[in-house]
Amino acid sequence: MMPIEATNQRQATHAARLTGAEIVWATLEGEGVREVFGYPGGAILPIYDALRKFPIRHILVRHEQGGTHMADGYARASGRVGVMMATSGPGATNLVTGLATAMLDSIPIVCITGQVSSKFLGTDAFQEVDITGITLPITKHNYLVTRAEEIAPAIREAFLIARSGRPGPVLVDITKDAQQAIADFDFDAAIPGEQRKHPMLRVEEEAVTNAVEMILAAKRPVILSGHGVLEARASDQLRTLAERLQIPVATTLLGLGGFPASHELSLGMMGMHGESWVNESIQQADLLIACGMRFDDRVTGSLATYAPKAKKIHIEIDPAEINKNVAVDVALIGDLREVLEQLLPRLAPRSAKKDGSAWLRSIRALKGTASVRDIQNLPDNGHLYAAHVINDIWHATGGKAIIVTDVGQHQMWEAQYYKHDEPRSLITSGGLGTMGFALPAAIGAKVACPEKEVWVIAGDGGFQMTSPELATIAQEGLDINIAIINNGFLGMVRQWQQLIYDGNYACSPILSPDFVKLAGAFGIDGATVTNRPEVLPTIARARTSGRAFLIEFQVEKEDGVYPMIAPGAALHEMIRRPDPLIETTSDV
Ligand SMILES: Cc1ncc(C[n+]2csc(CCOP(=O)(O)OP(=O)(O)O)c2C)c(N)n1
Repeated sequence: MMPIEATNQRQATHAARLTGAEIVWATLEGEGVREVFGYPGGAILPIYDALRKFPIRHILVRHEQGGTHMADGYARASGRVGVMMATSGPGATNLVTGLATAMLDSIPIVCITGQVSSKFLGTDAFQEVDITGITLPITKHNYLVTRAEEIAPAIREAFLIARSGRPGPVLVDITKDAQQAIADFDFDAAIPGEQRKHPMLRVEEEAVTNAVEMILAAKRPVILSGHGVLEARASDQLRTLAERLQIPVATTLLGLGGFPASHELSLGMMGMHGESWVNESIQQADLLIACGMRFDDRVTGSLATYAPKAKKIHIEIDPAEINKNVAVDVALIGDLREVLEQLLPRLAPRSAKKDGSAWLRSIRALKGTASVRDIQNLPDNGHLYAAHVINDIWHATGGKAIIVTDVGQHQMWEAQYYKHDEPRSLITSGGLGTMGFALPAAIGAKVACPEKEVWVIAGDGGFQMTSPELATIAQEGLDINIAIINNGFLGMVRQWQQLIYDGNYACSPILSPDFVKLAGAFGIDGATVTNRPEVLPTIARARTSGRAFLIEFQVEKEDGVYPMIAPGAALHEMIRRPDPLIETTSDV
């Protein structure tokens, strides 16, 4: 891609004198960055001008928010740091939603923004905003860099901070004069200093002993498996723990894939739209072993009644999460994989005596009674249900695709009906619940993992928020499949209005364009599906097309996600699917 001279120039850059703009790219290159997402503008033009000298692929986004979600999807799919670039002013403020999304889900991204020249700072110059001030609460750290000499150390430190400890987004704002000035560049010398090293948190011996005793004494233990399992790459250790002591595993939304859904000890997703047996198990448990999760309100329901019989062990890298929402009996603060590796040798000898079977049998019984209500078991009645569509995508892809969801009902159905066996196979905005996330995040995932099959699953509402990124797909020639679950409503809002606001559907019906024609305008093929027999053949068409393909699934308009815990209710106070047959007869 890059001319040979550029490669030579790059090699000559080490310990050389470069412009600040060149230092940006040389530092990114040194950090192993091969792709960046971005959108140019006046205050970042020196950096864009220098790009041609470096072997880094730039993906031109259609909106800076989309660019941050791309960097985010890139990081979630690959485990590498995602990079997004934007100009000052509106370019920078457009990053806010993406930064907050990454912050709440602990995703390592680095955003680099151009800033007005340092002599204009504070003068309300054209396109000047205080982006470090604006993003302070939604970044793990941020920098305002005004000198070329500071660029390499700031970017290197940003990478270190983004990916270490509990990961998160970092923003580096660089003034235009710093980009234009010349300075010595030495990648190795710019390594973050001692004072910025993250001290490795050590687990206290006494806490380990207490945890081991609790685990061995428990009769009804449940492991709560969170996003930290993926971030710490602790899936194998978690699986060993579960199998060795026959402990069932419930998963958070972001933790899906951290423990194989097809494993006999897998319970599935917990919380607001968790299956009844998962939440019942948590409420009946005598021990919760929380691994890399933060007891989010969507997971616990009412705290006053949460897991009342259970002792709690919390294994977590961020000390701020301990006793924040749920008081725990033992806290093991540290890297999850290391903590589990410390625990496992002590749990081995007594594993054979563990009587988990009565507990597992009672959970299996709970599962059996729930399945009759499962819409998946409803025979084809001429209606198309999102659950069927998603289950068919799972079957067709053999569960091997990276699925990137938007936010709403389809997101919850995806969590229920696509069985994730692999870490990083589900990419979704959990903490911020950002509509518009899916399409750009899928672009990031595909750029990071071109060999993987990538599917977007989005609602008709959320898709419209970032649909211009179809142009990015077209320009980059990305083979991404897109499933729009079109129910004619902001579905999750409609469901809440139905259940909590007396069916007053205020502003939740939504008109959509002809999505297939829209895709066509970008040169992307597509098809509309209105009934069940067409689902699998159309999915097959998309998968074999060799290029991007959009399917609009026109599904049942007023279907609901069940079970549901109303906001603030106890975890066992579930609203169940009334009866799928009765529920749908009204519109037959
Ligand atoms: C940016 C943003 N605005 C508003 C919301 C609130 N919200 C959550 S789900 C939802 C409805 C989503 O509708 P749609 O995209 O059609 O998906 P569906 O629920 O129908 O599957 C809304 C408006 C949000 N999560 N994000």
